[in-house]
Amino acid sequence: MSASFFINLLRLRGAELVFGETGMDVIPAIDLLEGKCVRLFQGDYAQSQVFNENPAAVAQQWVEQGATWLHLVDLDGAKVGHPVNQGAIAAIVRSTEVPVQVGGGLRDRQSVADLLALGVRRVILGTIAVEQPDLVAQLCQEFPGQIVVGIDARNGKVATRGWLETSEVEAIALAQQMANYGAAAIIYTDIYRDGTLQGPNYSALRELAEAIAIPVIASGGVSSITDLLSLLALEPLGVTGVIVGRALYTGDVSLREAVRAIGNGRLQDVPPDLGSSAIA
Ligand code: AMZ
Repeated sequence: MSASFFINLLRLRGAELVFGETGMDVIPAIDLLEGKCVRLFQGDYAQSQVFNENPAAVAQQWVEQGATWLHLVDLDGAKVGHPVNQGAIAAIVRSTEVPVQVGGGLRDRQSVADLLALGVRRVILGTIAVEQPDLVAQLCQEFPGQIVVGIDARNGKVATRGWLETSEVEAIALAQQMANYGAAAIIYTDIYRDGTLQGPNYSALRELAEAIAIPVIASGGVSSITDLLSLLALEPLGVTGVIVGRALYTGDVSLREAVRAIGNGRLQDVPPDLGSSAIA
């Protein structure tokens, strides 16, 4: 095979071919309340702001801007304890090739199986991780790689049921238990920061990532590209992605720029000689 064949391959695939998948996933959040795309402030249902009445159009926009995953939350579902916004979820799954993860109100096997059958790639379990950990263990066995545990913490303690209740369970202990059960990842949300544009809770994320061997996805508070660049320091510890909500909707963060800064194909991962005469 000629050298030019490989050179063209390198042109096509860039750094990925050389280094494999690199970069953190920048995951836009689409929070669903009564079929609309909203943001809450610190998870408070009384402080909701509608950003778009058409969540599928929002999903399309994030995909066009480079999203490699979408994060959907059924806020009505989290509050009442069963999925409510399946219509909007199905519309998004149908309209995009990008993998979708969904949480909110998944409290039994059937709701999990139904969402996965719809084409949702991963489901996020919050309340039942605290209230029925054995069920989470069974689901991890039945749907390997597709169960993610969402740990939403207030001062290190796990909140449940739409964040209307706070348990006595420690976030780190729960994460360790769920990792042992075979959860694919932990999404860690700092409730006091969520929807506030105050920056992520780096120290809590560091402590969590150091305590478990499965990927951690950071959520809550991202306000700027600088916040995202700061998260890169935690990538070697296993923080593999970050969920961005309000900052994308206010325009404080451009998804395109965020993906370029920390996502796959980011500049710092391009080997120096790829830019030089080797393929010029
Ligand atoms: O903002 C809230 N009040 C809220 C929220 N975003 N309440 C729950 N959730 C999300 C969690 C997780 O993704 O971050 O719902 C999911 C957990 O739902 P459940 O029903 O499993 O506890």
